[in-house]
Amino acid sequence: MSYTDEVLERVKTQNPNEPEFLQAVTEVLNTLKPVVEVHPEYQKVSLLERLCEPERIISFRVPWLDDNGQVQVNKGYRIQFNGAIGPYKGGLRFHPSVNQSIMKFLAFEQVFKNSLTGLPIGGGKGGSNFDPKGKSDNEIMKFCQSFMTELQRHIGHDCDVPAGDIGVGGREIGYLFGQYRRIRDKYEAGVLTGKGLTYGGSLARKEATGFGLLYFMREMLKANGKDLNGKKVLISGSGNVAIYAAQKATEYGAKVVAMSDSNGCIYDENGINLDVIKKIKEVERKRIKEYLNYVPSAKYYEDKDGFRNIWTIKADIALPCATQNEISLDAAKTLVANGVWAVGEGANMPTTNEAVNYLLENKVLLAPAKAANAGGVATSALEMSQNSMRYSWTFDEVNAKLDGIMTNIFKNCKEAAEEYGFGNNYVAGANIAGFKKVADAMYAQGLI
Ligand code: NDP
Ligand code: 2IT
Repeated sequence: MSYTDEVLERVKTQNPNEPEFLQAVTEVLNTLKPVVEVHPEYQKVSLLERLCEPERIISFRVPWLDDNGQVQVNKGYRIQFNGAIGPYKGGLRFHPSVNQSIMKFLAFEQVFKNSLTGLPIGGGKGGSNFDPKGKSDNEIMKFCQSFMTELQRHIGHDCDVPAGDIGVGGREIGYLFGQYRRIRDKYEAGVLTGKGLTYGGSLARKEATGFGLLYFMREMLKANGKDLNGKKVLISGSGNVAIYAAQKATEYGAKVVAMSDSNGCIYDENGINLDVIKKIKEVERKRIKEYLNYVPSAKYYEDKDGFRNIWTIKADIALPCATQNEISLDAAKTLVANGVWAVGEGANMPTTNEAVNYLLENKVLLAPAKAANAGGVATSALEMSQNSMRYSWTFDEVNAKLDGIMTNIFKNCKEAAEEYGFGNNYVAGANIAGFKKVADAMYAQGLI
């Protein structure tokens, strides 16, 4: 049995109830075979076994009082997966589905993603099974304060730097930062990223993940003799990543014809009006169905039993920007049958492993999440740099650095894929390119 297969078996035995974590590890280990073959020294020091075991898992109780004075109790997590190349870095997710398996898959992927950015950040992730939907501002604040009251003892600008993810945006980061400052009694701006612009946030952080995805897509399409101009695009989700992906895609001359939320999707053959989406989602926090009140000619398809209508719409390019496993094997087959020839993962692990294989076998250009959505965390690292300097760059300066980082990530994924015989399988390229730096650093640092 190969070293990677041995480690995979071990990880499966030791983490039997964590399907998402096993999915992420399986995909990575299957692509690392040719790399560890040329590095036999890694097996001698059990490097892969250590790579697949988090350095630390913190889990805690989050009690808070709702608007009716009732006590509520949620689970809180922070997974500090790998700190070999820098302080743990990664978002916080507030969603009812959050559990240890989802936290671990996200933290594991973050290790490779953060390495790919070329910046000195290790991998971590955290969050809670708290459901922000339908909660008042007061309840959100109470929850964030309680969450941070525990989390604060585990984080710091040189140790672990959380940011946003699903259900955690500017409002939540503000409440979290306020509570951290109050408890620790110091202005440690670099302890969180995605902050507001009045208290240490970076210009272009809000746009960074979506913009970065399109910079990566631009490079991937260019390398394969294609471009975005005039192409029809499907974007799932209508949150932070989806909105700014749609904005940049439109700037590049593409037509975004569909977007979604967890209830269903809208189809607008004239191209989605993003000002309307921003009003509904960023300001009013309402359902995407409301789009029909502004654009009556658009169509709305309600999703049922986990079936996602958005992937049945004819288009050239699909950008999953909502959540994990939103493209099943069936959805991948429908996409291919409908003529989709490129997929760009804005969300983390949005495509099941079976669907990834199907897309690759059918020559679909696939921009993998670890690389394609790294623009968010890369810009978070730029926010940390600005906080350390006590200085801030202009929007254009940050955006230009982001573009350079994404262009470089694509180049590294392409070169790694070619070097190890994976052709234009950028999924393998991203895993290999991300792995190399972390493996090197872990090896150099001894038994850690
Ligand atoms: P938001 O909370 O801003 O938006 C999430 C969007 O996805 C919403 O439209 C939401 O719909 C939808 N969604 C969430 N969960 C589900 C679900 N289980 N089924 C169907 N739809 C769902 O989050 P972000 O835009 O920040 O994150 C989106 C994805 O991008 C996530 O996978 C995240 O991990 C990833 N990501 C985010 C980065 C960032 O900087 N924010 C960086 C890199 C990756 P509804 O409102 O109905 O729940
Ligand atoms: O998945 C991700 O990369 C994020 N949610 C962003 C993490 C960050 O630290 O900016």
